[in-house]
Amino acid sequence: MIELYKFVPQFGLRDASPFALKLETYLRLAGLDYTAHEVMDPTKAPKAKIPYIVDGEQTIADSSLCISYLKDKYGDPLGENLSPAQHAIGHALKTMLEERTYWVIVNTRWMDEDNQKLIKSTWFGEIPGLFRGFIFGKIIKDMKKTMYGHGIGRHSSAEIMGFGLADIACLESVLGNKPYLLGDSPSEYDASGYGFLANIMAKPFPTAMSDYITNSKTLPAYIERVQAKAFG
Ligand SMILES: N[C@@H](CCC(=O)N[C@@H](CS)C(=O)NCC(=O)O)C(=O)O
Repeated sequence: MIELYKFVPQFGLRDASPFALKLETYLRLAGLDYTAHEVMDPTKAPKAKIPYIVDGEQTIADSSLCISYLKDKYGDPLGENLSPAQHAIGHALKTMLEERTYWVIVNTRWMDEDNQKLIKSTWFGEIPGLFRGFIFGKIIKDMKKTMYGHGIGRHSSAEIMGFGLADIACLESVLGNKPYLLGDSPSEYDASGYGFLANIMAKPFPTAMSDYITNSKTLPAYIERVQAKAFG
């Protein structure tokens, strides 16, 4: 049995980590049985990040490495009919979402002072007062350092949001009027598409990106479609 390690549901989302939501969506779309375990503290995870899976003797951390492993071991029902060019488009979209759009979400949630207060009182709500302040302060400090080192943290929030808007418009263009990103059937890339779009739409964090999605002719129905297909 595949054991999935993910965060607890939060902010109206099955998972407030786009990567964990992506991986769980993949497991569902691929029809794989799994047991989910909810983790509060990612520092104890194999690579100190969530999600990861355990399958018998194997432990695999990182959503994309997990999906590669699952495809190798259980087959690739979502990808076997795609052409190399379709895989290339899907790969480019997925990488855009995970390596850039992700940082726009991080900037929104963790750098905005009102959102910091919200996260501190919800996600970290069970940690006793003084200790919570200390831990949370350290996380924000470390995150600022990481974002500066990455480069994204050197831009203004308006510039960062501009990157995110360009990414969402790109995904919307690729989707066009198709039901799924690459055609009539869902692929692993829709797991990324859904994991990220659903997280951008998280109610407590309205942004220009969530406004863009709300006003899109295709994206709201796309989110609903993948969610219904994966989770019923
Ligand atoms: N490349 C990883 C990224 C996972 C990731 O960044 N997870 C975040 C939550 S969204 C995390 O666990 N962060 C904890 C930390 O960095 O301390 C994947 O695809 O799984």
